[in-house]
Amino acid sequence: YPSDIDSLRVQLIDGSFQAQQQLIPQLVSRGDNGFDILMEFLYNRRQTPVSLVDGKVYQILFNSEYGKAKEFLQTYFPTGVVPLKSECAIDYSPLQQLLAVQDFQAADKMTIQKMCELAGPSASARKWLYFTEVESFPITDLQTINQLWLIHSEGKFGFSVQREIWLSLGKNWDNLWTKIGWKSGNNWTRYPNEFIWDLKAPKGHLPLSNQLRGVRVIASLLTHPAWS
Ligand code: UYC
Repeated sequence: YPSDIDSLRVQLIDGSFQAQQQLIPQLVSRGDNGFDILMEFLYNRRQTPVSLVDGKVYQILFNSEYGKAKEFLQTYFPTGVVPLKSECAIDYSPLQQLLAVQDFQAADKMTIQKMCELAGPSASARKWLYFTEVESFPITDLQTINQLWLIHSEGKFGFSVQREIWLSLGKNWDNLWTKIGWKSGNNWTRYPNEFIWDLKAPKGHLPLSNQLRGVRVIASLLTHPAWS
């Protein structure tokens, strides 16, 4: 039914975010014709700010068996859909690659590693952050890290998601821990096995911030000027 797939194509181009999200599985079920439309869609979004739909479409093409899709991504999106901007010449492609294959546990470790790199050699050697180091993170770099998480998780993960939840809870830490699955009753969720390393996790579950040394690091992350 070519006219039917044409109509899906038009709906995808013109649709609201919600409509687009619902169209994606329909297109996937059409096989190669559907993938061609998803490629065209992503191609036309090259110059526009990245959205959650772009992330979803990228993810589907990336994980498809369609050879043409792999070639297409190699050519037009070799480092993904999120621009990997850094003010400190940090290479965020290792993080992008882990998120593209949805290896959220390795991506979580890589996030800590990249933030330590951002803080400087002493933090990289120490392998954890001082809140004062987080305060001086460039806005650009934190936004890149956050967008990578957001775009590759259908909007579920990222510091900005944690921040919204924290604000909605009147900045109450204990309620945040419970809401994002970091604590259950009086029990801390144990690292790493009790955390949920896929999209079935509660909203805001990742990336993790160890609370062993107190809340000041996560407080600096969630109040960073990157989000205002
Ligand atoms: N861990 O419990 N965590 C570690 C979390 C706490 C602890 C790493 C998060 C409570 C120890 C990450 C939570 C606590 C280590 C996280 C959590 C605790 C460790 C690896 C829920 C005991 C060994 C990166 C809030 C009651 C580390 C890193 C060491 C590691 C994350 C214990 C990402 C979100 C208060 C003993 N935990 N952590 O930072 O220093 O080491 O030897 O938050």
